[in-house]
Amino acid sequence: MVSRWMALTVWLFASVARSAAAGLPEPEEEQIVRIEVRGAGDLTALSALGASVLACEIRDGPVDVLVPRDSIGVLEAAGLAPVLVDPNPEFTHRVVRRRAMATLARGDDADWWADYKPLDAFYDKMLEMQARRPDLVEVFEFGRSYEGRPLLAMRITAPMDADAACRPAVLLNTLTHAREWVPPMANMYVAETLINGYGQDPYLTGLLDDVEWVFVPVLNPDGYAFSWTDDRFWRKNRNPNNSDLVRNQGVDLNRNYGYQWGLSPGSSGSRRSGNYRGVAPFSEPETAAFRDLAESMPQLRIHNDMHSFSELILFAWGYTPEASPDRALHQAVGDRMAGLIHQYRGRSYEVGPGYTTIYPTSGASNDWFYGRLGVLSYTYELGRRFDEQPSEMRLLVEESLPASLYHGEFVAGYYRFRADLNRDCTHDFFDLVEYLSLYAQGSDAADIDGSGISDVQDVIEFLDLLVSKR
Ligand code: 0X9
Ligand code: ZN
Repeated sequence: MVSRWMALTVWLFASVARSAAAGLPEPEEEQIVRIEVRGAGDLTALSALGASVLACEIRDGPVDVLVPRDSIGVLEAAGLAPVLVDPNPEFTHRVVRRRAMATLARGDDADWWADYKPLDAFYDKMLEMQARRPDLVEVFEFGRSYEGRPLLAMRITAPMDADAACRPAVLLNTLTHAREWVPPMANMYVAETLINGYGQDPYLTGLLDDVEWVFVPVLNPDGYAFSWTDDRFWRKNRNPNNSDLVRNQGVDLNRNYGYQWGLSPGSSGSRRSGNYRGVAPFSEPETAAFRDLAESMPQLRIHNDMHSFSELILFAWGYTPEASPDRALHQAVGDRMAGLIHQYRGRSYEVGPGYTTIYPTSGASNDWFYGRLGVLSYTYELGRRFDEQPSEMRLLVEESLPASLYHGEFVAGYYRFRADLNRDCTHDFFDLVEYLSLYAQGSDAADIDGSGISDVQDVIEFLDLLVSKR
């Protein structure tokens, strides 16, 4: 024990000397320490020291922080009492990556969720799903990343018939932030569950008969690849921002959406910042392509952007503390999601608007999807760490599944187009004319409340559906 401790100490001194000589901290010259945060002053001190907080929610209490190895003394002098958590995160991650590659090489496809997956494995799995169920799955490229990698989406729905023109759509994306490795696994798990359940399970079959699902598991492939090869805690994309210095590179894609873009607090105009917003709204190829994809989906009704971590369910607004006009609906659906998550093993997710629940954000996805497209839009913050153990990752994937599926259940019910007798995906005067003619004929289709007879109650219900415009 003692000799191991001594070896660690000697090694620590050696690394401090190394990093001091090298100047700028490289990933391999950093370590993770835990700090007990007491108030905003501590956070300011941390940020002044160039520390990178490894958490989404920033509040008082213990938080893991990535710091240069030579900064322990400075942290102590600042009264922050650092406790060493991982002296060499890059080494830890080399082990994690090697194990994940070995799991992948074993090729046990049924156990795809047993470990993290490198970028290519996501592409391969999507194509495999399409090959397995070409009747349900369509993989398509909707753009290219900054470094030219394909941005792939996967549309999953039951074959379209004439009645399906107004099928509501759900869009689920992950890997906006490169270091958030669990959410894309959860994303793929929703897709896999739907495909496997179709024709087997009535609930899942209904979710593909009534809903069009579009999955974008990797929105930031360049950043994700970089987090495997160079820097495990990379967050942004890989736009060089005209700089050779790694610390000046990358745009935070979740500050680059074009609704109330460019505000501070909420985003940063500095290239160095983890929250760098880029030079203009949708300046980045990844967000621009994703915007175009969303705008090409007239039936889009709900968007779900899964991140990690902190056990939260967030929605608009991020840019202002004011309540949005649909705050109550967002809250109700979010509470239901949290309830489903809680049922799994008792984990409590906090639900609320981004600004007041965690911190201000400007140019984040939720505000654009809701503010510009008028659809419900959520951000999950899954789990309690970026680096969950594979066994824990499996639980997180299962735990979040019912809440993600619930989005389909919700849109299928809430956005029903029963009043759209013209089948043109809008409710209008002609629907009323058609309904009254069905009613006059005594047609079953006029029995809107399903009571077995068509009466004045049905007319009232029909008029309600007509004006609700959902
Ligand atoms: O800061 C972010 O982009 C998200 N947290 S993370 O730790 N994954 O980076 C939070 C986005 C908040 N979304 C809303 N304001 N709705
Ligand atoms: Zn994130």
